[in-house]
Amino acid sequence: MSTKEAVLQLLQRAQGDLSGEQLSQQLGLSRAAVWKAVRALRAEGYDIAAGTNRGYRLTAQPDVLTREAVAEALAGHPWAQRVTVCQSVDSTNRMARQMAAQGAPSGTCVIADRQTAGRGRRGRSFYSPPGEGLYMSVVLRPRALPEEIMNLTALVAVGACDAVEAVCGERPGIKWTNDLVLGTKKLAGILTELSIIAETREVEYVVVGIGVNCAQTQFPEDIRDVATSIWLHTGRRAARARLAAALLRAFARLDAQLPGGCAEDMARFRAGCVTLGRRVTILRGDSSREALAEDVAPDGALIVRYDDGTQEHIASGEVSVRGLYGYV
Ligand code: BT5
Repeated sequence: MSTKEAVLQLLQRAQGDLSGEQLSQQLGLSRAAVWKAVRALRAEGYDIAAGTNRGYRLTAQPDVLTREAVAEALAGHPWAQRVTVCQSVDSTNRMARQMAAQGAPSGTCVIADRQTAGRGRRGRSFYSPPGEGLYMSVVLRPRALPEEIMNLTALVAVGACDAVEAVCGERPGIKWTNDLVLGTKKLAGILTELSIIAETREVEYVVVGIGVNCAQTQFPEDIRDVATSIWLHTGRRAARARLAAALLRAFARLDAQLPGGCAEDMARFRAGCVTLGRRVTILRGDSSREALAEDVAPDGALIVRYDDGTQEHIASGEVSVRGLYGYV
């Protein structure tokens, strides 16, 4: 055990304050070595209070994201064995796809503390700073044709809302089809990718990726107006390992109901969909057209009505839907 770990362990076990003298005596170290360890722990996000006469006290721990913490939160769930946690990866979706292509089973899950090239849809990027967000991707292997799982992203969104609500006490809304929103801002994005077996046209595997903003206090300029975090919106700290476990449980429940999912979940999608009843702009290539978002079809398509009275079912992936007034 390093000096730093030894100091941390004593601080975690202490009932009250520990003086520098006590720490150095118990560990057989110099006061300077203790101070150096305290400084290193603070740099890692541990809040260690120190008063002139009081000594040291651990007042807050960083939100650690380790395989052990996620497995503990999953408490014996069969998928707990299939979780990999990385400090840094380019994209958890890319990594999960690679594992799926090599035969990884359903429930294989890649989680990262940080992504260097987090991906959104159509080549967009997803801002994924360390320590503040949860970035995870799960492999699913439904026996289905692609058209039978058109509503998968919608079902994932419902499961993700359940998980966020369980962890932070507030239920996000869903911006059709793949964003979770708190208030009027984006809390999370979902990216579903699938691979198809050429000969049979069946789904080979699906990778469901989700990025949730947890502890950010601010965002870069380009997304400042659209993004929020659990911390910014609710003032609560959500332990990322608990959130990951809640998401994985939700996806396992969903996996058991594929293809199709249950009708009740699609009803919950419609009930939670903040896009419905709003004027939206449908962006298709270079063209854009205004419409009223009326409903969601059983396959997850958005049903819109244009001003000339015609109706259209819009499949996700094909177009972008923007609110006329702001992001939602
Ligand atoms: C998405 O795309 O929102 C899907 C994001 C999926 C991210 C997860 S993280 C784990 C897994 N591994 C990956 O590589 N990806 C998945 P889209 O609907 O295209 O939205 C992208 C847009 O959202 C960007 O163009 C920005 O405007 C905005 N954005 C980027 N980062 C954001 C963030 N952290 N929070 C809120 N908005 C963000």
